[in-house]
Amino acid sequence: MNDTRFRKSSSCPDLTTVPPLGLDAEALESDFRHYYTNTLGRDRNCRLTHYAYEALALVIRDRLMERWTHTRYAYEDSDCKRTHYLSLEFLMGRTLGNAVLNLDLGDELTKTLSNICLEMEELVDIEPDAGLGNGGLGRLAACFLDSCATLQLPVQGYGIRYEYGMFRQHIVNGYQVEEPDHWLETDNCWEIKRPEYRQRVKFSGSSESYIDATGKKRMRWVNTRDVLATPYDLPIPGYRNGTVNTLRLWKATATDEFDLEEFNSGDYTGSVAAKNEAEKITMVLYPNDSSENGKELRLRQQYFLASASLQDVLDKWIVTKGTDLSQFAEKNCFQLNDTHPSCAVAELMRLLMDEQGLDWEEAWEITCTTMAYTNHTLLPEALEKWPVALFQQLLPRLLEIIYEINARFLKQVAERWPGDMERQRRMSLIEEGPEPQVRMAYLAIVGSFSVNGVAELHSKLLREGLFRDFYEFWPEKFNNKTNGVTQRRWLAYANPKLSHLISDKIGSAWATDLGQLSRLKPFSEDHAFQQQWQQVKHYNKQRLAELVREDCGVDFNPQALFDVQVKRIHEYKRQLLNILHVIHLYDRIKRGDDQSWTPRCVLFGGKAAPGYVMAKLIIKLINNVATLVNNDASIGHKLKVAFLPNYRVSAMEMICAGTDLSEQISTAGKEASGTGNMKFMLNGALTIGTLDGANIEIREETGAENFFLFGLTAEETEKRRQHYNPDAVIADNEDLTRVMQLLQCGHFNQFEGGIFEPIIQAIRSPYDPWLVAADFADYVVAQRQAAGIYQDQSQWTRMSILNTAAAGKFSTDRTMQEYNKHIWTLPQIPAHPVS
Ligand code: 26Q
Repeated sequence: MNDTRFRKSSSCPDLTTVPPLGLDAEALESDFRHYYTNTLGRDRNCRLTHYAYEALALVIRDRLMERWTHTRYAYEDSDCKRTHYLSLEFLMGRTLGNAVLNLDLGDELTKTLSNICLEMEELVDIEPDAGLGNGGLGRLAACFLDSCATLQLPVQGYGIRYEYGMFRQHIVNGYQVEEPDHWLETDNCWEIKRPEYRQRVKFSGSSESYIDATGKKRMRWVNTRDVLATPYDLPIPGYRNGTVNTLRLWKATATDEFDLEEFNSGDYTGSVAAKNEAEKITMVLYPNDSSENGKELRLRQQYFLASASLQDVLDKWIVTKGTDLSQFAEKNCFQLNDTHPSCAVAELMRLLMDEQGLDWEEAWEITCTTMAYTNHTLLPEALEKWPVALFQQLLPRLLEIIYEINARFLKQVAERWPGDMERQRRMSLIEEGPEPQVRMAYLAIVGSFSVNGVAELHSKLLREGLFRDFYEFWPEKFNNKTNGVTQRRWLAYANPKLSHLISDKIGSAWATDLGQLSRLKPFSEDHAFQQQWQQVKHYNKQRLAELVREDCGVDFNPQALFDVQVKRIHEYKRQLLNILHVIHLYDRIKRGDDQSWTPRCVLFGGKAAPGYVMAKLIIKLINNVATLVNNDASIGHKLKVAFLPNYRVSAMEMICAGTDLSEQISTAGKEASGTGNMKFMLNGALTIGTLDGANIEIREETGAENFFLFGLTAEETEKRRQHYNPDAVIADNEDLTRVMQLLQCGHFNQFEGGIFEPIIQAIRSPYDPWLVAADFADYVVAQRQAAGIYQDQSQWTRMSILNTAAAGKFSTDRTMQEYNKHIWTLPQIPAHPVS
């Protein structure tokens, strides 16, 4: 915004006091008509439901807006401590349905809509998903925001407003094909642009020293190429409590200098190109869910987010309190969602020293008492590193600061372990070698007062493995915060039928106190309740079957066992093990080994990173197996297989409600937590899984007898890799031998010779890190046990009820309370009342 004139007098009236809006059906309808006609300019000839969606969204947005302002005022007036959740990803999904739920407008709105012959389901479906994330880490951030608003915690999300979100996935001839997701094409009424809070972010140039007015030597970053960051705010409503928190997303634009340059130099096309360069930063989400090393644009994104967000927080401080920063650390906390925003450690140092004139010690004290880091991975290859040369070129002043942090840190290490040069080399923020690299996780650990993993096992493995040296140095920094999911979206919204059944039995307090679900336990044996539970599940399976029919052209019979694995496609998640089991079932039916068979529908869904060749080949294998199985008349209803294209938040809302068996089958020690496992459990699915991530805690809560466990433990996998002979494992197991024969003879690729060779090789490799063959036999046993129990519907239903009843721990409300108790220490601040 270029026009920065203020209104005449500071004592002019507050323009934000407006009478509260009605929440009854009548008020909603009259506002709807107003927006439809006067704002959107539609008339009686318009038949597009799209405009009905837009009008309704504006009606709901108004109700959010008044609560939003009142929440901000409450936080400002209380002058409370705040947390800033920095994340490159927020996988929000759709806003409308969730807002209606949290504002408690459902019943009145149903009346309104039936009056004007519209249906909520139809309108809700028009909204595109906000797919600003890859998977677990991004969706976790979204669930955290929901819980913080519900708990009335002053937490603000900071992220990037990607023009293109996660790609749309099509399946063509069994292969994944990616299509750009231009989700902002139709304008997004949920965001409010706030040009008045624009920031300037520096890139390139160089660092120089100078003597300031007081005679002090200081550093400055000069000859930079700046990019503007414009914030767009999204409302985050709490559950029926008047609170609306904020997610602030930054968009990159070129500075005015570009226009000036253009004017002066006459290089019109050149300056437009430079403009593009700036705007490219927020153009597209990187579709990898493990770090992809070295891409300059990705580092630009990371620094852009960190710098704009920190400047935003500092500016707000200075505007309201002046330049005394001595209380800053008491009032602010930055939670780093993985290492992606970890430039923030060095950037805060730079802002405090170069811009605010603090000396190193003061700045460091503030930095390492405000930063906290959450790790989300156990794969050593996924730990982010950036070439020093790239840092030097793009962020020269930051690299200087990182070197200084490292020098001071290694000095401490040397004092603690004198002469242990090997340890200094291991712990250095700089990895030496032909191409030296900055180790971002180590920067995050050194600069933070808290380092947490996302499930008990994960946190333990961080302490003992990946971050062992750092744990020895600073044991007090390390802690666990087991993940969760928000029950508002993942039960109340996604599964209204089950929600009502539960509330009829135990009341509705579970919506904000998920532990209440344990009161369902006594009813697990109640025959009448079991029947009702089954009816709800059956209804949800019918809906899921419809989706599968529409999107895959495959017929799922709701009587069958619905066996589901939806998540990113990754070798460590072992979709391959699942499809090998499917092939085994196919083989059994073909051999006539199908007495007292349990009919089964196996659903897969998930995206592969576009450059991940093996993951894409696994998708192709699943699709080829599906085609053969589904078109074989002799298989019939006994087995169906489908790959659902374009798995996303709104698809999971349907899927989790209609699932019987949840596949959580990662190689033990590789999945940090998993959160899909929690969504399924909450909705009454049973889990078949390894002792990995949060599965362990899920099994603890629900009881071993209500969980289908199989496979090596994390410890056993470590040992097993030392002397692993998959050929012998295969030869030793008739089932696996036959499965491998089917694969190897080209049964699933009749006219596509040899395409699955890399998969066969991977399974047979003694270096297969995922130990697919090693866990096969035990997996088949557990699957057979599940199929057997499914035949006793009363027993299955009892176990299903017990799983939901035990899901209380896995609410992000609990997770956020733990973050707050041990890391953030924020007060709960009720919003000012609207009326
Ligand atoms: C990094 C650098 C460059 C490009 C991409 C990336 C990148 C992007 C996304 C790296 C990782 C991710 C996402 C990771 C993720 O989703 N991890 C999952 O986090 C969940 C929430 O804690 C856990 O439940 C899962 O176990 C974990 O895999």
